[in-house]
Order: sequence, then C-alpha cells, then structure tokens
Amino acid sequence: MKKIPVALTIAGSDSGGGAGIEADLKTFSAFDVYGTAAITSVTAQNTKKVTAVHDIPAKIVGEQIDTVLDDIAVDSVKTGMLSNSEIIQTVAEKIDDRNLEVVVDPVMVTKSGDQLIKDEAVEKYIDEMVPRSMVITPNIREGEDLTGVNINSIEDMKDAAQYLYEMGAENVVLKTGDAGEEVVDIFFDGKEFIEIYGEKFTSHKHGTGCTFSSAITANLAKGNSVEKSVEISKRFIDDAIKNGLDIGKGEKPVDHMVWSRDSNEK
Ligand code: PXL
Repeated sequence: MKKIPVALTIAGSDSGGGAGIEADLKTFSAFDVYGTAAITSVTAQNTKKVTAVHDIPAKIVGEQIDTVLDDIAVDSVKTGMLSNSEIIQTVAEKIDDRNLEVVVDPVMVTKSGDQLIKDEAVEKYIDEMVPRSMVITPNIREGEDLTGVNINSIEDMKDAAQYLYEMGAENVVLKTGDAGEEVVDIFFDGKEFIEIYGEKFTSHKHGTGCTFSSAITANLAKGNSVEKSVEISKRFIDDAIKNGLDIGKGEKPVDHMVWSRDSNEK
C-alpha cells in the first residue's frame, strides 16, 4: 500500500477550473499530495466573470471538515474563499477544536474584479482568521484591506507584514509589490524580512493566489518547513504563470500541472 501526504482545502468552487477548489486539488496532485475538500461556496464563473455565487450553509461546511478529519489523517490545511460571517465562525471553531495549523489565503476579489467576501464579513475575517493563520498569503490589495496600511513601497510592505504578524499571523507572505522591472514578495516570520524577487507577469493570472497557497500547503504536507515551502511555491507559481494555458477569452489560467509535463509539451 502506498502512503501519500494528505491536504485539505476549505474553499469555494470555480466552475471555470482555474481558481478555487479546482486549482487547489490540481495543485495538490501536481505535488503528489492527496487532496480532500470542504466546499464553502459554489461560484458560476468563467475566465471573464462571476455570474452567480451560492454559499453553502455553514453547518454543511463544518460537517464536511469534521467528516474528512474523523476518518482521514490530514497533514496540512488551507482556507480560500470564506464568503460570510457564519462560514468564517464555523471554520474558526473547527480550527480551534481540531488544533489545525492553516495556510490562510485571504480571498477577497477575483482577477475579474468580482468580490468574493461580503462587506459584512470583512471585520469578522480580520478578527477570526488572521490570528489563526500559520501562514497568511495576501496580495497588496488584500494586505491593505486587512491592515489599513497604504502600501506604496517595499518599506510599506514590511510595515503591513509586521502588522499582520502582530495581529497574530505566525508567518506572512505579502505578494507582488512593485519593484520596477520585477515584483517582490515579502516573507516575514517575526524575526527577519526576506525579499523574494520574481518576474512581472501581465497575463495568465487567473488562479495565481489559490495555486500559490495550495503549493505551500502541499509542501507543508510533505514535511517541508514554512520557509522552504514558500521558496518552492514561488518558483512553481512563476513557472505556472509563464506557461499559462490558452483557455477562455478573459484572464487565462495558470498551468497548475506545469512541473508535471514533459518539457517538450510546454
Ligand atoms: O481569487 C481567488 C479565488 C478564490 N476562490 C474562488 C475563486 C477565486 C478567483 O477566481 O473563484 C472560488
């Protein structure tokens, strides 16, 4: 019998397949990690827009988490779209009851500009999810919304990362600050700031946040440290964007399977 690391994603479904649960499960598979899923919302979505959102009742979200964890030894957990206060409350309770160490991707707005968290839930998200993050992975806009810090420079990014740490997040990856020709991510673990530079991309960005945080989760499931998981995931997401897929007519998706293909197929 084969032993395989297991990850759980607690997130929304993107019917277009590029982001959300679909991205998470593909990414887990790409790292040879077995994926399990608790679905929080169903979105009707393609690469151009979100046309409908249906939130799953919080009780059913909680049941999915409990039922998976009652039977399956899960090595790592991530959260994505948590659209309303009831779902946030339930997920926070499960994290506490089950002593989960979670990668928190603070999903707020899609690349197509559609909001995935209700206005009423933002304060609750800040209060409940930031302090429960083993790793939190906001982009600049999410970093601003979570902290209230206006981010216009690398120094501002470090201030916002420090602030998120003080709010209770154990590790912060604040993504894609402007660094001229390049972009920079700031990694902060409460001790030192690490600047991670990468290419600036202009297309194939659908699913980047979900895929990056899932890659971190998969690497944690395999027993890698947080810092090593972030470093591998940054190289992975850059390759996934660079080799993005010609799917749809809007913001095209990353290639979650990029590291699993023969190079001559890319
Ligand atoms: O932005 C990330 C994201 C998270 N979750 C779902 C999404 C998206 C983006 O499209 O659709 C379900």
